[in-house]
Amino acid sequence: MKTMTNNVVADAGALNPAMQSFVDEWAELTQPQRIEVISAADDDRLIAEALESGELLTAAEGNYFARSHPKDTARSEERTVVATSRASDRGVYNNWHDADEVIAAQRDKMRGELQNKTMYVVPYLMAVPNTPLANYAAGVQLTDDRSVVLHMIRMARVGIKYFEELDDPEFFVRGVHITGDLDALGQGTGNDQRLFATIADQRLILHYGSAYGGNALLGKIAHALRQAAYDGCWTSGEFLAEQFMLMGIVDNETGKTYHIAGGFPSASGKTNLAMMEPPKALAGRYRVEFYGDDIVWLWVGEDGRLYGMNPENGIFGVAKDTNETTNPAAMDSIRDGAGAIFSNVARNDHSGELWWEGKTPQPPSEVTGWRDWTGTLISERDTAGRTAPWAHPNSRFATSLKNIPTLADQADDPAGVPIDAIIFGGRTKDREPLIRVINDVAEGVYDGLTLGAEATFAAEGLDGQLRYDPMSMRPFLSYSEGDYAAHWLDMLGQVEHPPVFAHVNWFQRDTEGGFLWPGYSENLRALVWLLAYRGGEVTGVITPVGVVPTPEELNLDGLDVSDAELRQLLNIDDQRWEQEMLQRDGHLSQFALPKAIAAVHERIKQAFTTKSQLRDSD
Ligand code: GTP
Ligand code: SPV
Ligand code: MN
Repeated sequence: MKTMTNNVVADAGALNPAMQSFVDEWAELTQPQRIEVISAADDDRLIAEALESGELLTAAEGNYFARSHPKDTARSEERTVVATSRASDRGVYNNWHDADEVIAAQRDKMRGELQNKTMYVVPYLMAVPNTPLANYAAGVQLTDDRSVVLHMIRMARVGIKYFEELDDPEFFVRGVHITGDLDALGQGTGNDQRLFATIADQRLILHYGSAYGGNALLGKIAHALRQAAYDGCWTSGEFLAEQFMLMGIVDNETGKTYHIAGGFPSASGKTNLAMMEPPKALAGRYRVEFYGDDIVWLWVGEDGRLYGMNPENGIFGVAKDTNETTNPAAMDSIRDGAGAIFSNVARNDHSGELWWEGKTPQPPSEVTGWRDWTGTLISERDTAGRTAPWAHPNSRFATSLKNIPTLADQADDPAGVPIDAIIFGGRTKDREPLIRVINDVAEGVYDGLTLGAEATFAAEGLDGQLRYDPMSMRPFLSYSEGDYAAHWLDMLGQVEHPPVFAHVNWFQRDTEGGFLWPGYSENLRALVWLLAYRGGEVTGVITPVGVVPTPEELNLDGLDVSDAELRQLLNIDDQRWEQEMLQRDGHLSQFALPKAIAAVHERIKQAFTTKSQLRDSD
């Protein structure tokens, strides 16, 4: 620990000159009382301090719990902006602003905000040390919140030692996070004072007005997704940074391991897929290994293959519905002694026990001592009729990768892992089949760009409607969609043996509104078919949007799916797709897309039109 008062860092030797001047600049503006340089070794002390101050409470043995401010419980998309000095970076979804204006606005908000407070200096690496991309992974986050520091220690590799291996230890992302007075920020009103800005061409991240999740842990979403996507295209031209999961499938029979990366919009199943346990019928032959659940960086290796790496060191998982059946590996990763930090679940004052919706089918029947996520005693609410949830729907847990029992041995291999398949999956109730394979790179990129999920939140008036979410990056895009698509084509164009692409959908509904497919561990059956297709063992059926399995080609041992259900699961409904292609006209026309992508769209549209004409002439 290096501590000092009066705006000076005690052991200046710990910081390199670039870090020192960064700290000096922002200390002068924000006027902290103390400045403290952090490494992961400070964890025990900071936990003790946070327990002492009441910021953290214990959760059974060796886990921790915090309540956030009730107005500060999730990422804010409306208040998140990307700024640069080039107007050509303006996209449809990135909320682009001019860099000078945004920096001036943030400096005004942050001026004098740290009086009587500690400024923590958190040097971190968002990468496996010594990977080819480590030079883009270094950052220093200044923050006023101890709980944010504790989360960063779980989610990133924290400490100055990680800078020693870098080619240029003065090339790092500069992040400033200031919580602000959460009681007085007008969250969600017309006078919302929060602003979360990535000034991408200056590699500067300035976040004001939250202490929760992606708003406050600058290494995760702001650096490893938004900034890294910008660096991957414009700073280096060498990589892609995507909101993807990364999993390995080990075939015990052949000894081969396959690596699958996949984009699914937020809350669409990345964590559950990457942590899955194979179903009984496949468990003898296959093993699933965890690499990452939220972010993957992709680059072309010297051997001409596509490589992937999870830059994170932990997971920030959704608590809701996490239990021994849906996700036993996640439950194991938050076992007693894991040092996990939970946010916004329910807690029992006496036992320190935690509960969230879906942990067990019913909440604890004896409510004595239980408080909901806001801190209200359960015994003092729920007086009549329907009860409010005990945990916040976006309650989460932060735990280190080392706690995940299925973590792959190769997860910290600096070389990354070769990617065999890239999959996209949204939530679509009636159009997307269980799986369709796409053999062509431009078609695969097109498929990512037209990914979507049906929104379930009525508040935005979108209930049930498809919300397009290109590559699952809609909230994290940092430059224009057209340039983004071109960069994908350029990167994949350099790969000698490109991965196969596929689109998956675990969320088709039956006429009663229930899920047609059991999902979770059973999803491995679709992925095993994909690997068999890639290996030339099955041929499937060709359609205008890719190849779907024949019913016989899917291994359904031990699964209760009727023939009719299976037909629907694998069906391409031409009329439904013709309609979808018209929707896509509108979606894609917003972007200046590469010709190759526009050509794929026209070809698929034409194929469905031709089928429709043939139907009409029957
Ligand atoms: P973020 O952390 O927000 O980026 O989300 P994520 O994509 O990692 O989503 P997560 O795995 O946490 O799943 C979100 C929700 O989808 C949870 O409520 C899961 O229970 C549910 N879910 C995941 N996989 C399946 C599935 O195969 N079938 C069904 N029906 N639901 C699923
Ligand atoms: C998401 O919202 O997609 C997340 C959670 O993964 S957060 O880190 O808060 O962005
Ligand atoms: Mn996410």
